Formats: sequence, structure tokens, C-alpha cells
Amino acid sequence: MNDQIDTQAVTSRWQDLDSRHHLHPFTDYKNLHRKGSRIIVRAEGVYLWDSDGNRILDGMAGLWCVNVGYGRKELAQVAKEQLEQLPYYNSFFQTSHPPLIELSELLSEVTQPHFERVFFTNSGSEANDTVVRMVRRYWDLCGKPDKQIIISRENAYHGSTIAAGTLGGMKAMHDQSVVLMPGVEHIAQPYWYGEGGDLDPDEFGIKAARALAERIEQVGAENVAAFIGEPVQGAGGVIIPPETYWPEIARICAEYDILLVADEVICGFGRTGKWFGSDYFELTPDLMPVAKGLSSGYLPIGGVMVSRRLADVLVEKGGEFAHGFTYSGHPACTAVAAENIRILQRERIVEHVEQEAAPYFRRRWAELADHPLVGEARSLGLLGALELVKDKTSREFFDPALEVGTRCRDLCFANGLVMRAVGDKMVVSPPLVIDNSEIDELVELAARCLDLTWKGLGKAG
Ligand code: PXG
Repeated sequence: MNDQIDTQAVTSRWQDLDSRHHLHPFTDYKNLHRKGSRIIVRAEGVYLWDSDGNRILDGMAGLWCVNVGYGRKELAQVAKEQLEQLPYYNSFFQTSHPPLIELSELLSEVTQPHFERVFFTNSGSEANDTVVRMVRRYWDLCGKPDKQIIISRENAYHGSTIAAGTLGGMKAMHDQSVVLMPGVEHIAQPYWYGEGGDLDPDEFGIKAARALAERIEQVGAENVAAFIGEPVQGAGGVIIPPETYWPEIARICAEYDILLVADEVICGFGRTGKWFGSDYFELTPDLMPVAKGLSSGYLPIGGVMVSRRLADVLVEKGGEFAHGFTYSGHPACTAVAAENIRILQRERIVEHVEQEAAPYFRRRWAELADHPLVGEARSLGLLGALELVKDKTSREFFDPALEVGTRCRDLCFANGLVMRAVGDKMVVSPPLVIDNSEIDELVELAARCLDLTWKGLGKAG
């Protein structure tokens, strides 16, 4: 009893300090101040523990990143050894160091053969800023300096810096930025469930892809540098494009000589059951920004995989590429990322996702479509989404003011499951090492929380 009182006192103290001295990312401060944050103190495998001792199944792998699961002593050991050996040195001015070189080689090994080089950053946002710098520099060096425009999609997420936030298609973010970066266009997303109307998914996939060709025609191909897209939109609500979508996008990019950028920050490193989302959709992009699963989130690191087409021009015609970060290729981060990739290889985790976890998850997750609240239960690899709807047959959504998704998310958290709400879409992206019994637990907890949400809406019994 006394222990419990002590624990609660410690939690309240942390909550108080947190709300007084910390501004959280993407958070409504007043709301948080009323509730107090959930303080997470340790983690192992697919589970988290909070400061009150509650165990929580982490259905989101942190923020879509802890691919190899929590508690990997090998990664802690590698970080410790690297910090002792060489805690910092930069890669500017013609210097380099062993873990950076080793990771670069490993990345060229696990990506498609035309990716031989990587530019390191500290995050996915910086990777996408680098994409902007790089594609514009490329076309300039090719003698086509007018090719500046980058076409992206509504409801895409590419990060939170000015450049990455502009590339993304998040209305709430655009509304809060007084000045967005010029030279970015947005087209409709391939979101069949919400925007497909009477078309079947394949017809809608073609229609959504043709929006790219239409926009290129409108602004002039001579002005367009690149198209950027997440193979599966993550933060937008696990939007899985119809099968017809990506082949048509790739065809249009080739037809108009537009670079194709696949943002692999979420889809990379096994999430889809292949090493990269591009492998899953059989795309050969020109650039692939990566982050998150690159180090399984153990230390911050991102990068851009650069194809031979761009690298040859940057290297041969180049002069100085005036871009980089103090911590580009940080020794401890690169050492941990390299060990993380070796874990994925050694334990055949990508194969585990493709052959065992994803097929089992797909079957169990689909069962949730029977719930009266769920209009669609979709998944790809270890990405899943539920559409919470008012009417299953007409695909009618709830009034956003009801905040059905937020209610469901809060109920999940209170009942031992992290499931994220994107509006009224519930999404999951668990650690890739999840086993079948943990998938059962995830689905059963989700079902229980859907019931509680349903009851809370006053629809039961
Ligand atoms: N690209 C994609 C596809 C992402 O999902 C970024 C770039 C930016 O990465 P950094 O490392 O700069 O955050 C992301 C990040 C959410 C959520 O709530 C998603 C992300 C980040 C934070 C929250 O779904 N994705």
C-alpha cells in the first residue's frame, strides 16, 4: 500500500514538472495540463511499463520505429563501445570514420542495386529537406534549372521542418505555418475507402495516379523536378493504395522525366514484409529518405538513399554540395544503426514479417471488421487501420466533434494497448518481432476497446 502511495506521488511529481517545463510535440497543452502525461519508464520486447507499474502492449512500436523491439542489449553495448572509442567526429571536410563507412556499405547491400550511396541526416524531416536540396541541385547540374516543383499528396506526412512540413499535405500544419516553401504542389491521395465513391479500388487507383499527369500538364513538365510519396501513408492513417496506383505513378514519372521519391521513413526496414515499401510495390525510386527503423529508434538517425542516376551527376559534375548537419553520420548513431541492420539480417526479421507475422496479423485484424463500429479493417505487412464509421454500408463517417477516434485511443491506453487515432481511423504498427500470441493479445485488446467505445457512444444493449 505504501509502495503504491509512493509510486503515485512520484508520478504526480513528474507530471507536474513535465507540464510546467516541457512543451510536447503535436500536443494540446491545456488538455495535457488537465490530464497529466503518462510517464513511460521502461520497455522490453513489445511491452512498455508506466511509472504506476502498468504494462502496455505497444501497438505503435514507439512512433512506427522500434522495429527490432525494446530491450536489445546488443544495441546498448555497441553504443557504449562507440562512445568510448570515438564519441564524435564529423564527416565534413574530407573526414570519415569506421561505423559510418560500415553502415553505408550495409545500406547499399539491403537496398536495390542502383542505390550505392547514402547521405546521412538526424531525422526523417532532415532527410526530406535533403531530398528538396538534392533534386533541385540535380536538375540544375543537368542544365534544367527550371525543374523546381515537387508534387506531393494531400494528407501525406514528410516531417515537421518548413520544407518537410510543406511537402507533407497536413492541413492543420499548413494552417499554422505563415510561410510555406514555394514550389510544392499537392494532388489527391489514393484513399479509396474515404474518397473512392462509386469506383472500384482499381479504377480509383488509376484515377488517383492520373491526377499526377494532370498536374504535370498544368504546371509544365519542364518545371517539375520530382514526385514524392510514402509507399503506404502512415501518419495519414495507413492509407494502402489500390494495386493499380503505384505502377501508374511510376509510368507517369518515367513518361515526363520526373524523379520518383519514395519516402521510406515508415515503410523501410521490414515494415511491409520486404526490406522497403518500394520492394513490396516493385518500384525503383530515384531517392529514398529513411529514418525510424534504420536504428529501430534507439538513437536518432536518418538518411537519403541516392540512386546512381543522381549520384553520378552530383559526383561527376558536382563541385561542392553545400548541405549537411553537424551530426550527419554521428559515430554512435551509425554504429547502432549498423548493428540494428545486422540484427534484422541475423534473426531474419523481415522474413518473419513476410512469412509469419503479417499473414497471421492480416487474418486476425480482418476479424475486427465484424464489429459494428468498424467500416473497414485493412492491413499490409505489420501496418493496420480500422475505419470507425457511423454507417458501415454507406461508409458514412461520424461527426468529427464526437471525437470517436480519440475516445477509442484513450480507452486503449487505459486498458493496456497503444493504438493511435488519426481522426476516426485507428492505426497500429507493432514491433516486427511480435509473435502470434502477442498479435492475439493486440487484437483482443483492440476488440474490447471498440466495445467500450461503442458502449460510450450509447449504442449498446
Ligand atoms: N516521413 C515519414 C513518412 C514519416 O512518417 C517523417 C518523414 C519525419 O521523420 P522525423 O524523424 O523528422 O519525425 C515521418 C515521421 C504520428 C507521427 O503520430 C508520425 C511521424 C512522426 C511523429 C508522429 O503518426 N512520422
